[in-house]
Amino acid sequence: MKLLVLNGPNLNLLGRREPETYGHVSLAAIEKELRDAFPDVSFEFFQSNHEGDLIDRLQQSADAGFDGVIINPAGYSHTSVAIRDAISATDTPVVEVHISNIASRERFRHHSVTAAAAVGTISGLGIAGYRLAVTWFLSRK
Ligand code: CA2
Repeated sequence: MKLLVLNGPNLNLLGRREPETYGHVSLAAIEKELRDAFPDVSFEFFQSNHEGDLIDRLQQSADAGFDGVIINPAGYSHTSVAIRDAISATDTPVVEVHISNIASRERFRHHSVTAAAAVGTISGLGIAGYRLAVTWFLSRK
């Protein structure tokens, strides 16, 4: 099983700012935790603050042989028709993850424009959401 984990803008700051919302764990620690928890899964991790870079990775995901994509589009979730279109365009199943519960935050975060193109969404379960998404991909093998 080969999974691509995409993280969007500002998630490189995890563990360094706003711990009350996003916790104390860095993105590097999340990546290590996933590799340790799922040694049989081949992971590729990519974080970018740039919309087009995330779209390029989504477009390449099928040709690159990924069985699935886990994406936290971060702020782009609420604005990016382009990322939504890229999720719709790929044959690779995509699960959207949000660390915080976007439904319980500011109104502008309640709606994810990208989520409708994903197979499903996990929101509000903290960084466990990434682990749960991997478990779901493994369960459908
Ligand atoms: O809860 C999530 O995972 C979000 O996707 C995180 C985004 C936010 O815009 C979404 O509404 C919900 C923000 C990511 C920024 O991450 C930071 C981490 C540490 C410090 C500052 C920002």
